[in-house]
Amino acid sequence: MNQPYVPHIQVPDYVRNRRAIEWVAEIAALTKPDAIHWCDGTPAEYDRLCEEMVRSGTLLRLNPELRPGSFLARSDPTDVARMEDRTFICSQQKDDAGPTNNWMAPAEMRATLAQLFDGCMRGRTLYVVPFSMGPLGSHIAQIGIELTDSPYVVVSMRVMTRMTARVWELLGAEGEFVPCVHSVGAPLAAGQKDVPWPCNREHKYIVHFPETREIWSFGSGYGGNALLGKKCFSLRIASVMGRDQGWLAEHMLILGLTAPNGEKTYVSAAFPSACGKTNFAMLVPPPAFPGWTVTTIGEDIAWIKPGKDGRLYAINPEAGLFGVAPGTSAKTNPNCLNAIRSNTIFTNVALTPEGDVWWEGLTDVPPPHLTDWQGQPWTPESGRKAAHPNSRFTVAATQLASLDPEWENPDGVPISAMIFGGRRSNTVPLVVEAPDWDAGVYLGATMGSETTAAATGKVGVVRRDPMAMIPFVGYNMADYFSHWLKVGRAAAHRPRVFLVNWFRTDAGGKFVWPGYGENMRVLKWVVERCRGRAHAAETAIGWIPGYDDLVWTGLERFSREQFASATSLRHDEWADELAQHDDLFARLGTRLPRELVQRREAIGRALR
Ligand code: O2Y
Ligand code: MN
Repeated sequence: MNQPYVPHIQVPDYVRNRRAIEWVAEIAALTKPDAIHWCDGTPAEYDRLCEEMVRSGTLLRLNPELRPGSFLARSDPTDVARMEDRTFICSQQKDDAGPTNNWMAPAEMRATLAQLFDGCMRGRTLYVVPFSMGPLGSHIAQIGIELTDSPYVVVSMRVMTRMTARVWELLGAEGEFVPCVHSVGAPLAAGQKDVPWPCNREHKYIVHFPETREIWSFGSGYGGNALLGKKCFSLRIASVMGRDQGWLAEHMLILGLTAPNGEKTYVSAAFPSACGKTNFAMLVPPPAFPGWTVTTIGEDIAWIKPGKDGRLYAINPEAGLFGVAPGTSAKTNPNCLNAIRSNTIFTNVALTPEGDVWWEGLTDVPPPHLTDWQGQPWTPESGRKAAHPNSRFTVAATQLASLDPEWENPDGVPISAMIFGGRRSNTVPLVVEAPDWDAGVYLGATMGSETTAAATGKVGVVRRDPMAMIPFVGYNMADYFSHWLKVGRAAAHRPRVFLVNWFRTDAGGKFVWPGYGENMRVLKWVVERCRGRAHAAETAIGWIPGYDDLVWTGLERFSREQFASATSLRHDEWADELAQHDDLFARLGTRLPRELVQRREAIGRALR
């Protein structure tokens, strides 16, 4: 096949996609890199880039005896997390982005980006990263190409996505892909020495054009700002694709629960940050549940499509985990801790004198001497965190012992239950099942979670986070609720919908529910409800189990009174809660579906 004529760039002969070739040439002409590298995603390429980053100081190789094949990166102290205030949805109409997104007119944003990207890759290499979100060739999967000047992003994308030259075969000459342009925004003048973590301290932009399905990111090399397959593509752009094509792109884990008799049930669950989402995805059932196993399909994102049989099927579009390190321990998440024993890229954790990693919560007693996430000597007396609260590990899903055998099934797995859950010290019971799909959409839409010191510096303020998607819906939130209602209406066999809360506290401020592996008791009840085998009592907000509806073997110390305090509904709290739902709905405006308003009124009436 003849290549189209494109000046200045050498294109591998297996790359035939016209639009991709022209686009790479156009971005190269704009950003003016010193070189272009077409990534093939091979282990040799990964090893070479890691080695180069060790030489340049971006990565530090950890002790191969303690953490084989693993590295530590320390970011610039100003570049440590996703930045919601620098994230934009640039739809043609402001109302299409809605009141929960930052909007800028596309033409204005394009003019800003044109200036920022002009020459921004000088002195650097532009890497062309072909990737598939979801198993290659799956009818649910999507293809993206990220152009980036960060080798850290390249190696991270290799872990987090299916990054391979085979994507070019799938694309052929005319196939469609989501173009993702990323630059750290730190061009190098001739002879200028690079820094270990280049970024732009002044300008950061994470930009989505939903109509043209483009992503542009400038100035940050960190996580969701830079690994564009994750939040930008798999949630913000994919939510728009899903709206237009009849499926859901959700901030949900997917797990499988197998009973001792082999019966298997798949469940998806949405939790905002700091609610133990990764731990729930890898839950280890307590000893009182012999023969029960939890397996993991994904721990952050689910793409959910109607199947021919009328059920909803989910895939995990990602191939790796970008998990938060602090709090991960043998007690909270043994599966995860085992997965990151080797072949892991750590970012902003502390370093031990032996060349291993450490973070708050890994051990009860901290080591006496560490190097902190900024490379400074640290002791427990230092009075500051050794690891950054948003420090991360990047590891392939295949390292996870709990990985479900179906995790690469191109058709996905059938979802029987969807769980929503926030962090609430009061009001929301341990678990409640919505009476029907629309009521379930209401529970998800009005979900709130209390902020934690690690996330915001403020404790206990309830932030409404519909479906845990507030930073991730690429269009108007009210339209997103309508889309959920529509998807449910179109499915002949809808999943049952539940709301959980592991975080109620007693008068002394102590958590009432033990959480972690004990969440299995609630999960089992959820699954039994889906199979029509568990009892519950009807309340104003939905169906709630009684003490005798859950299994208590091994947790006999948890009394009926404690259970009552974990599941009770207080009318004064719910009056206040409904007033907060009203505020959310008022903020969302006239596009809000009437079904949700009706459900709000029905709950109000039932409570009265
Ligand atoms: O701060 C970041 O860039 C990472 S945020 C993140 C990473 C993995 C999974 N979920 C999230 C999130 O914010 O929901
Ligand atoms: Mn997430």
